[in-house]
Amino acid sequence: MNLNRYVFVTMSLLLTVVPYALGHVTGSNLQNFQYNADLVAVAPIVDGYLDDPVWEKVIPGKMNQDLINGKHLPESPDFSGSFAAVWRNGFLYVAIKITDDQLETRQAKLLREDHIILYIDPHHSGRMEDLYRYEIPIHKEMDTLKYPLTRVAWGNDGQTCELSFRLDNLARKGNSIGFWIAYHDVDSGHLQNKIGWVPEGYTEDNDYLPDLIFTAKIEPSRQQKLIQWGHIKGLY
Ligand SMILES: [Ca+2]
Ligand SMILES: [Ca+2]
Repeated sequence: MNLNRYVFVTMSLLLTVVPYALGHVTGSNLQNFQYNADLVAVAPIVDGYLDDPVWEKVIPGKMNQDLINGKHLPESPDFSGSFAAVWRNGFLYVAIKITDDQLETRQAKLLREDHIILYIDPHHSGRMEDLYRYEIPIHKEMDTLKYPLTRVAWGNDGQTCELSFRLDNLARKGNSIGFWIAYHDVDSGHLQNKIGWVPEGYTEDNDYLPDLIFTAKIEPSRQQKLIQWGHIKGLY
């Protein structure tokens, strides 16, 4: 085999392999769409209030895509929403911030109330499955939590929320899971909008899940020495 031919064959092989190596989802927009959840030295307190130091430093993901028409939805008093996620000691912590000018929380059925839909796919299958689906009513206590969701807490009259998921050794540097979040905006008992953190052009006809990657910039040895935010908070 001459050199040119060798290079050509090698390149062809690489081009065949690379799309698979990048992930399960090969939709062009979704491929580079991911959330990096960073390891934190001190876990947030899951109390619904986002005053924990870790939430000040994170980069939020915005819920700003209309899932019905696939178009970008600008922020407005009608709705704006964002989330952030960090991890520590086998737990994934998610913070959610919502502005909705008409919060609907007192209906008998979840479908008639504002709620959050979340997918956490620890197996990284890349697809929506009921097993991975969580429906979180706004500003309500939940009687039972589906594993690995371990806690849900609301603050600020339903405008902020914290959740924790117990993922054990799946929460480790470099690992990926499937993650999806959207808000079902109900006004006067009727669904008005479905707004998600998804790439442009993504509609509810899609069933792909974007990736959440566990990243770590700090060294584990340093974290152990730091004190708990709970202790600090307890002093006030
Ligand atoms: Ca908190
Ligand atoms: Ca609403």
